[in-house]
Amino acid sequence: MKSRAAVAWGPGKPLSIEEVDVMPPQAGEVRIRVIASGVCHTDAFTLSGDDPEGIFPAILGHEGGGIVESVGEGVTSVAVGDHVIPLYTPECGECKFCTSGKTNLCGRIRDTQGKGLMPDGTTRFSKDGEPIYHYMGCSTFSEYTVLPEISLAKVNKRAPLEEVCLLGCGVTTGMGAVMNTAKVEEGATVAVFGLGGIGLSAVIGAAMARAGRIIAIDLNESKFDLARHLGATDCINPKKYEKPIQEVIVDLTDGGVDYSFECIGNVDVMRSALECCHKGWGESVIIGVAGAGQEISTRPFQLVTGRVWKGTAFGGVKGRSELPDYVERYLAGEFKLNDFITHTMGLDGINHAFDLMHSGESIRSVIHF
Ligand code: NAD
Ligand code: AHE
Ligand code: ZN
Repeated sequence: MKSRAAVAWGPGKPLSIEEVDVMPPQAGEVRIRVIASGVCHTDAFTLSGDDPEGIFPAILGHEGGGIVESVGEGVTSVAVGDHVIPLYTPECGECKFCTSGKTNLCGRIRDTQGKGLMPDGTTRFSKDGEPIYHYMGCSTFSEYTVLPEISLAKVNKRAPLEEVCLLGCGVTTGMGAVMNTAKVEEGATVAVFGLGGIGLSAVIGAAMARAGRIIAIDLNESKFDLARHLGATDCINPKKYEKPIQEVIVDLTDGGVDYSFECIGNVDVMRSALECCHKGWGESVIIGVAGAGQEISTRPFQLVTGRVWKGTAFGGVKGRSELPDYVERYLAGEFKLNDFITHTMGLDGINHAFDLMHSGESIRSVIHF
């Protein structure tokens, strides 16, 4: 079938709206009609050319919500008409990762997914007979997209896909990092670096965990009002201080925070996030994604003296078994999503959505198809 899609032809180039061909789903695959897709900083990261796994031409987008249009042979867990959220972290339930009880990362299709291919090693998208690659197994910047069955979470039809698409990446990542990865406890002191969709979701997670103090850090002070509204107790702009931000936070907190979260993708800030943690027990979680060739560093003494450095993908959430419950909790009113949606636009406006992100004007732009 034909589908309107935003194609990334090469690094650094604006996306181009094209009519592409989308093949029917093959065995174990599902074709969905995308209803809405958020734009995440990771899409911009890959488009910039900094992603070692970036491959072109590709259809980006990984924060979507859609409706099953057709299913391939052998698909049993979803049916035409089901509402689904695409998963860039699939869940086969059988591989050594899925059965370990230790991680949400699934190994089943990771190799082909990283090469922009379906599990059989081919693509379902093309233009004038030339292949176009998939992205993170999702490619939600297309009216229609094909995914492996294990890359779909079936969710409650009562949930508006224009909002719960944000649970396909940003909001789940930030909340999950706090609740699953760090397991922040009541009364804890938390620092969140970067107040985009991910960082603000970490603020919500910390508020839901009843953290005693939530310190929100950003260079862009226009993010502070929403951060406070969501539960931040202190908002700090590192540019306003003479000394390194980690020293400022250590002074403010009688020795450092219990938990910190880096939600930017800046390796210098990752160091600050670790070093603002309390001696003996402070834990820092890396969420931000840094470009090819970049590395983190600190004095090993920081770890010798009890600080812990860890990272998280998709907030440690297992997509098929756990994401539907996030949707239920949203429907039950435990957290809101529309606070994050600062802009909506049609697919034609997608390059503007990237501009709004780079200029710091948006939290999330959501593309409506
Ligand atoms: P965003 O661009 O919306 O937000 C980033 C925020 O960081 C902005 O508010 C910006 O002003 C702030 N910032 C930039 N440099 C700063 C600095 N030096 N000090 C303080 N604040 C600074 O991005 P986002 O969509 O929220 O994504 C954040 C990061 O998380 C990206 O690196 C993205 O790729 C990554 N990410 C990771 C996962 C995962 O599973 N690990 C999931 C989603 C996104
Ligand atoms: N491809 C990059 C890494 C990109 C990355 O870290 N992706 C995160 C999700 S970001 C969502 O917005 C992730 O889940 N990683 C785990 C995985 O298996 O990809 C690189 O450096 O090669
Ligand atoms: Zn994302």
